[in-house]
Amino acid sequence: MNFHSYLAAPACAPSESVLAGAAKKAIDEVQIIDLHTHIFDLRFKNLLLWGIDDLLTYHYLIAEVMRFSDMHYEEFWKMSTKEQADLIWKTLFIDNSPISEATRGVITVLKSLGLDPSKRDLQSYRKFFQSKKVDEYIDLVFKTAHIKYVVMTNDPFVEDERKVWLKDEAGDPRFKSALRIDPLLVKWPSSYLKLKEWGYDVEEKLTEKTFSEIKRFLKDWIERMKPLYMAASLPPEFKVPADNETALIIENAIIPVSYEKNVPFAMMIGAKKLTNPQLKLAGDSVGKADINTVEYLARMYPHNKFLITMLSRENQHELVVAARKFRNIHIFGCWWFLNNPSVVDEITRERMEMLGLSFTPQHSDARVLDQLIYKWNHSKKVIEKVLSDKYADIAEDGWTISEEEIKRDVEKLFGGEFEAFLKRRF
Ligand code: FIX
Ligand code: ZN
Repeated sequence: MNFHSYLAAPACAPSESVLAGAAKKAIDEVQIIDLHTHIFDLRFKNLLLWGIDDLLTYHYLIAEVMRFSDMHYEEFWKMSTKEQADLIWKTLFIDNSPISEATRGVITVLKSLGLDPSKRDLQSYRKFFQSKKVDEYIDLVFKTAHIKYVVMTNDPFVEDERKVWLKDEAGDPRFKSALRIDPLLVKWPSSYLKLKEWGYDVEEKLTEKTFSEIKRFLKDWIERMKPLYMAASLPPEFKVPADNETALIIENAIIPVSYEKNVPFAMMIGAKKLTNPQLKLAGDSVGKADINTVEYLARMYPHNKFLITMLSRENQHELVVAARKFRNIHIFGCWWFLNNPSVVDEITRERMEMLGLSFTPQHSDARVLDQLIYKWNHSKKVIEKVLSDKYADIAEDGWTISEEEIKRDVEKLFGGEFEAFLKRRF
């Protein structure tokens, strides 16, 4: 029975397979809004990573290859990207079966692009990518992954990025911006010198004058970037209220500007930076954070909007409960070490069971353009299963649901609810 014959005879509840089929169709066809990535449009030239060698040298795979190797870290970092990619391919795909989520991802990309993974022919894959022109390849990847638009991570403290923004060139509408301000919050003793250099009358001591100059800095970049949100990655020990720069700058500068400009503040909480510094970008780890800080900010600033993702699995349940208490919290994504099918399934189920459709299940965090293909391919499969199970449960009790309603729900989950949250004014 398909939907049409079920609609013709609504007497009995649509079968699980009919509902699963409709959920699959809606999820296969939805144009995705990817609200957090580390990819860039062509204005940023080489900051945009793409192709097989960038895929293979993704920091997730660097962490995995070093587990099979006793080579000195420095020796690895001295290698060229191609040499590193060769080592990673041999170690993680040939000498071992590529069963980890990140290695599986590379195979999904190859298959989705019509390449034959069973050939295990890295050179021929390289030839394929070398034959691509980057602008056409962006089109191909966005089409293959059904991407409507992505949100970049734009850090004005990164000189290569800053230069591009100051040129004020027109951007690609499929790449929206997010104002990333980690240095302002977690490295104030050094970043205030940068603001000074850029003409802001700040001092290390957080005086009223300094706060108003930080606000001016934020407003200038909001004007320049038109970001959908401001964002920062914050450590497990992150606490507000507190008598430290991070907490004071958030309460006295970020929150007022966020409200005034209706630009939500995204807090990505729980990353421990450089736990193993020898692994560089692959050296970060995770720690459980204090949910009281999230609840305090949502309660103290009910007119402000907070986009929240937490890295620790142990924070997930309490975060969902916090979102039930505060409508100005929008939860997004199964971030980083949580972006594994078994964990995405668990987290998405409890979020649906407690928040219905009022959250954004996933973002890709793509650092390489091609990753949009596998990160969404893998997450969609899990979200589809969870959603189908939820529909089957209510259908079993006699609730009838139409294909249009399923399409509506799916559009909400893949960016619609995020956009609605951006528009809301509390
Ligand atoms: O802070 C972040 O935006 C993190 O996503 C990244 O720093 C991290 O390195 C990453 O790529 C996670 O997937
Ligand atoms: Zn990220």
